[in-house]
Amino acid sequence: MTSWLVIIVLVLLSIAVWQLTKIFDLTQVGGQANKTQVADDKDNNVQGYLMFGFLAFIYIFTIYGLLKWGHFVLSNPASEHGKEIDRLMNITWVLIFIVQAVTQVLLHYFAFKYRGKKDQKALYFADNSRLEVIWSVIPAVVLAGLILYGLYAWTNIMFVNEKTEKVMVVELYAKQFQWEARYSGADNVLGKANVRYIEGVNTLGVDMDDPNAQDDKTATGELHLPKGVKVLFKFRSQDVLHSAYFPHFRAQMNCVPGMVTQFAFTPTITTVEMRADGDMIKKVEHINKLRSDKSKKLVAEGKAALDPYVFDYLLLCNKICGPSHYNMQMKVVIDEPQDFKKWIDSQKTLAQAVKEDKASKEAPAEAPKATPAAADTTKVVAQLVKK
Ligand SMILES: [Cu+2]
Repeated sequence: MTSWLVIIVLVLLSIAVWQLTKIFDLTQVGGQANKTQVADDKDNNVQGYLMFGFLAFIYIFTIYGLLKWGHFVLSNPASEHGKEIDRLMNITWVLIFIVQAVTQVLLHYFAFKYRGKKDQKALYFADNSRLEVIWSVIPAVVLAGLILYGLYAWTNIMFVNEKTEKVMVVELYAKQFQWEARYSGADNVLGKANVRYIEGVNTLGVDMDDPNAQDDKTATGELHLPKGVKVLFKFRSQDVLHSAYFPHFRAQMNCVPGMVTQFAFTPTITTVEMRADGDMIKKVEHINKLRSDKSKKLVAEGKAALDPYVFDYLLLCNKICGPSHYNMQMKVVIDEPQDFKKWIDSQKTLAQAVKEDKASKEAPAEAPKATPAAADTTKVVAQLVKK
């Protein structure tokens, strides 16, 4: 509400200033000042030099931005294909910077050089085929090269042959506002699933009659993945469009209700190794410095201090999917293969969980008398009998 008021006040203020300058202009009528609305040489010179001023501003701001905020860019991709994505991104950036630097200098220099001068007439210039060929062919060739390289990288990353390649199939289920994972078990095949089967602990709607579903295991809090193993993710969504975004692995894929989308990547750096990475240590130190400064203020106000931050990979949602979209995330843990095996072996299958859930619901019906109060009474009676 306050911000709206500030915006309204600013808009009204600018209208007032604009109206005041108009009144000021009108009061100059008949005076010695410039009577005409047409720009003269003095005005044109000012505009010409302002062009240089603006050119300096965009370069200084770009360099300042790179120095000040450049460290926010994630370095060291943690997946096999991540290096390829980063290379493509860097080539695109370098090209954009070169083209931008050259064209902006020319644009602003010519605007200055050919600024209006009294008694100078613009040259009528219909066309020049050679020039047009040059400025059409060069961008076309550069863009075609970029696009072809991009397509090559994309097909390389996206093409997965499930029959010949050794991949581990993992399902990611998106819903407002949570991720759930399902591991395909020893058969590496996910059991069929449908939203109609959602019941009790079977929150992913897995068809428990499907033989392929018997060894499936689910996870909600953490997504563990083994280092060096290609993981083929199958994405589903329960409600609206979501987007599975793994920034550290340079991977992102939409999760669309009613269809299965997929993406595969091979993690190359474990969580422990990434925590020891030089750039990551600096980032974490920076975050913890901000947190400790904030904590001092909180403690002064009598509130609890913030916990220190420890790096973890994250799976985020990158599609605005509702009010808690910002908090739709899941911790990703990249383990050494032997540690991953230990973890996955310690998880129970969904079939087991469903069975236990059913048993716990049926148990009270079979023995209705075994209420805690009744049990206590029995114990007391037994003790009295002993005495
Ligand atoms: Cu979402």
